[in-house]
Amino acid sequence: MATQQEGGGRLSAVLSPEEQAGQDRFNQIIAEDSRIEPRDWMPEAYRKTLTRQMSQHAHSEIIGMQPEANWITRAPSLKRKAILMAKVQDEAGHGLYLYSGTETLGTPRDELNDQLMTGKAKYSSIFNYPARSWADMGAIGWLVDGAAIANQVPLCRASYGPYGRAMVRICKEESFHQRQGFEILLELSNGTPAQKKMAQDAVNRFYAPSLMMFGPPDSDSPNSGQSTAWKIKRFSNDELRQRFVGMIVEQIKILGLTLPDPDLRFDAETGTWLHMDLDWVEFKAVIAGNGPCNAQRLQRRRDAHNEGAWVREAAAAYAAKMARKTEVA
Ligand code: BYC
Repeated sequence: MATQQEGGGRLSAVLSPEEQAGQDRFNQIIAEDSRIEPRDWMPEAYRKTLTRQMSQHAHSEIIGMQPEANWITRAPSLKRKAILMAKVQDEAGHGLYLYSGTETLGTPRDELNDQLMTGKAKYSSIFNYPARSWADMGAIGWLVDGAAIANQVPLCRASYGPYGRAMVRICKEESFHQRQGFEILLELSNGTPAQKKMAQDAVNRFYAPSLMMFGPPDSDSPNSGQSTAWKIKRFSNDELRQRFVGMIVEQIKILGLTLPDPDLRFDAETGTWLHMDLDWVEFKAVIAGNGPCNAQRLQRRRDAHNEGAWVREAAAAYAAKMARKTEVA
């Protein structure tokens, strides 16, 4: 592909006839709301944006295991421990589907992993906040997985086949996660005054960070326009945030708790929820690596990676042995 200077000074791609045919086919698939598959021709920018979003998503699942894994040994009963372990394992599985999906775009997993461990790649802001009490397992399940579902259900229709298909399974599991979080909070809320206070405190701390999971306001979301045109994103960050608020406003009543947002109200005139101002300065600091737990989360990931070196070596040696056997046979 060559580039040439357009009248307005912008560099535009000059496509070869084969590339032009690929581009036309790509445009048609997107217009028909059908799916792009790994072997289809796709614009480099589409490949790049998907690699960025899918790998950030994979990293989020993997880093997201940490705040909850820290509570497995302190779960208040055997049943709670088993449920939490299953949830954390699910998150590992989500990370693996998403890394595999990202690899179909051409970037090997080692490279994606390096991007995470060197701090080059982003992952969800939410996992840079500490999980201080058992009630935080409830708030994470209810609010964080709840926000994830609101964001991810539309991604089941993402134009890139491997991403959309991975999301179908992930969303099913996230629904279970959200219910287990809700149930933890419900039980604490109906428990002793100290337990109810712990549940309220957890909701208070996770409310604003969970609203920020949807990303910056639409007016400050550089990637949204193109990702929506390519049908990767189906709704804007603010639209999804609105849906999520509408959902939790009802659920908090059943929990017998309150959202720490006294001005929260539905504005019938605009048809939107008016919620508190979110601290976008804090958000930017967190995604730039300066949140309360960023350093700790990345160090833990690097340690786990190093500690797992022998497993990777053993798996590679076994694969080589099996390949040799197949050659001989
Ligand atoms: N955190 O132009 P924008 C889970 C970045 S895991 C960090 O709006 P876009 C779970 C954004 O990447 C849930 N960074 O971007 C796991 C961009 O930076 P770059 C993870 C964020 O891509 C374990 C810049 O800000 N979910 O559920 O159009 C336990 C400008 O933003 C965030 C996903 O990853 C953020 N919150 O939209 C429990 C969902 N927000 O890349 C639960 C898939 C924005 O240009 N991802 N940024 O340097 C998406 O839907 C979209 O990527 C986003 C952002 C909505 C997150």
